[in-house]
Amino acid sequence: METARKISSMEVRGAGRIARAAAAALRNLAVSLNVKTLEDFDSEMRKAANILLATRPTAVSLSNAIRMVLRYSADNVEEAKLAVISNANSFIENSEKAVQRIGEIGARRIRNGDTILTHCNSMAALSIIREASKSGKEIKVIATESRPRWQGRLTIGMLEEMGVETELIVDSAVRSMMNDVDLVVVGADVITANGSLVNKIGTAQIALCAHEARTGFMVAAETYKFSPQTIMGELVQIEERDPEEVLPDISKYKHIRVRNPAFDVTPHSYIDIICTEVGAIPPEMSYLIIKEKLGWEMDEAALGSSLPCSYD
Ligand code: RI2
Repeated sequence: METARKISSMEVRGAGRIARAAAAALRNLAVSLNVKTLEDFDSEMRKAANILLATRPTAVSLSNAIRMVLRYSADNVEEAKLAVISNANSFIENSEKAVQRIGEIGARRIRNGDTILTHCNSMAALSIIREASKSGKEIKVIATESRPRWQGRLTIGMLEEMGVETELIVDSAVRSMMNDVDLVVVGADVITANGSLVNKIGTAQIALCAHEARTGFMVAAETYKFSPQTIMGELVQIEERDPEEVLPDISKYKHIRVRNPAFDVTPHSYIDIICTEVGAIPPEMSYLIIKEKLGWEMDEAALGSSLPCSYD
């Protein structure tokens, strides 16, 4: 499937974007499927869902989106198709609205004259920066390169368009800049039940520096980035990507192994606030978000089923 290939290669990337792309791919598949029975429809949808799920194992936005799109009960194929189309369209629309709302809520925490450090390329984090700047606050952003995939270059392109004063730094310059930073704002791939954050590799080091320098640390995360599976004790799988992303001529070396974890875990104790579309919460409240917003997922996770049933 073309969307799965694009997500794997990171042509389509970012936790929110891959979730929307997966929802759209399932919707388009549902529209195009030419099957006679609900069983066949369901099995084709599940097959596609499993291909999409395997593309990026860390981001829970992907599995949450797929679960939301495939949650329906129907009496025939036509009804099932309509339900998938409607679920996918609502997910996409709500997720875009969530990013906008996070911007509005998070921008209130930014003061005139603040310097904000951001890592990687998060639409949710950039939404906060955009809203703060739009509201007339004079802000400066320090953006990391975010090796090995250089997402920082995407970030500075977007900040350039917003007209926000920006400095680009190498990832290892974070500590030497931290005393000039008022607030760190990053996105999220997963928020666990205990409020810890899984995000782009390097985020945990930045949080540690911020903690040591007593600089605020804010996470921008839509509620579908919270992981119901972690309530059931599941550990978040950290994606380890191709070593050639780090060392393109790796074949020259016989005794060198390159490690390329794409994400790391920031303990909740280093996080001051998580800004979601339903409000800015302390990390300790993550369990409530999972329970209230994603509560229906828990039973499925408890039962260990990989995907919801599509018909009764
Ligand atoms: P939004 C990215 O992952 C980064 O880890 C970023 O913080 C996160 O997705 C959230 O992005 P990658 O796809 O959903 O570059 O906020 O590995 O756009």
